[in-house]
Amino acid sequence: MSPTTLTDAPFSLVVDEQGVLKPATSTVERRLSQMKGMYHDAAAEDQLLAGDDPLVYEVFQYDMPEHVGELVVCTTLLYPGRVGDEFFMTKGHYHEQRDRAEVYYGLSGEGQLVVAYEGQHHTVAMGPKTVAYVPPHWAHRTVNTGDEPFVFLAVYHGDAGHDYGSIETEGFPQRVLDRDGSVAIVPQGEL
Ligand code: S6P
Ligand code: ZN
Repeated sequence: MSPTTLTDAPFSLVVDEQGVLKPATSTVERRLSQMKGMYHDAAAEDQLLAGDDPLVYEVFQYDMPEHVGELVVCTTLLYPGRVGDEFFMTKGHYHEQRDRAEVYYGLSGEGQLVVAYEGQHHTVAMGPKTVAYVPPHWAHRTVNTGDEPFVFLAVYHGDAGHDYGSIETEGFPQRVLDRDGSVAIVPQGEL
């Protein structure tokens, strides 16, 4: 891509009180029915799906040219809730270009960033003003561990892309559960 096709003027965006990025040029609305099989308690999932198919999260993004030199900005509003004892979470993904890192900035609410790579895993607690770094190559997902929306801003390379399939097949090695009102990070093998 020639430099002339890169963004060549500054601009600003606004994050409103709720965490909605304005303007946004693309949005995602993720309901539980679009995450089938991702929560460990299938019976609890079925029960919720038989009801109102809850909205789990929304993403508001300002799209940019798909070039490594550009930076995409978006906000995620991850709503409070549980499927059985498992807190609402994002699907999670690798970047298609695996060596593209990402920065998250907590705006409101509380949650955990869960990352995984070749059998290794970590969790990072996030809240307002937390800056969390997703290293290159690591799959990443966020989990809302509170009772209000967990809202964060993300910045990532324009050409990063999203690979949802690989981590969906592998599964994240850790789950974040509500155990008697406390947040428990539980290895998948110990469920
Ligand atoms: C994008 C970044 C976030 C997520 C968003 C939803 O690289 O990591 O904006 O897209 O939190 O998660 P997911 O896994 O459904 O894309
Ligand atoms: Zn990402």
